[in-house]
Amino acid sequence: MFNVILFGPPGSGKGTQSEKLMEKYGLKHLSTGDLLRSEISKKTPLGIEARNFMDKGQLVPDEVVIGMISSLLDNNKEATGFLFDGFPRTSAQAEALDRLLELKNSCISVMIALEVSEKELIHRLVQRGKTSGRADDDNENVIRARIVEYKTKTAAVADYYRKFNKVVEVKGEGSVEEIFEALCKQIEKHSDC
Ligand code: B4P
Repeated sequence: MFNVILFGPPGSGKGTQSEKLMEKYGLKHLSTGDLLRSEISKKTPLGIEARNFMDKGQLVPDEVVIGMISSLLDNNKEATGFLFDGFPRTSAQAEALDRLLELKNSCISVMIALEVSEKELIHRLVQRGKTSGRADDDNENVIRARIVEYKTKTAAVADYYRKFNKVVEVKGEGSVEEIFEALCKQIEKHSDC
């Protein structure tokens, strides 16, 4: 299996690039942000719980997100590889993901970290907030809270994978096409698990 984590702060372009990567490489796209927003729109108990955190720019509790990913991995047994977008976001999530993949005799092939300045992140999310209808893009305070969550809880996830020599950094500023090409180059350098 070929499993990629697309990593980076909120607004770094993970969702944008994932759409293109899954099409090119036939990977199964697992975006915890999209999955949580779908639960919210269906008003499921999980969605109602998640909304309390997401609207404030906070991370959703680990057990909720890990449970969601675990059942998705079970429901996609035929997949030849996964593209994880927005997951893992904490060290506990990273450790849980490794255990889940180990059960499939698999592992993470590479983590690609998109690097974007804080000024640009805020600019992109404020712009998206004008049209997305997303409560977490709605005001700059919530956007800043998401960036703080990233720095305090999520950035360390890259250190976890660095220990296994699995992290590559890619500049996330420039045109969507330029960034996509840089990501493809990195993916093609890495092999299956
Ligand atoms: P996510 O849905 O993962 O989204 P994101 O981090 O906001 O954005 P992303 O990096 O995907 O950026 P995008 O391509 O959309 O998370 C939302 C929330 O869900 C979190 O805050 C958290 O509460 C919760 N959550 C999700 N996963 C979780 C987990 N594992 N654990 C706990 N909680 C979790 O791009 C952003 C904007 O930039 C877009 O408007 C796009 O058009 C634009 N853009 C993209 N590339 C560009 C480029 N090259 N140049 C200019 N603009 C660009």
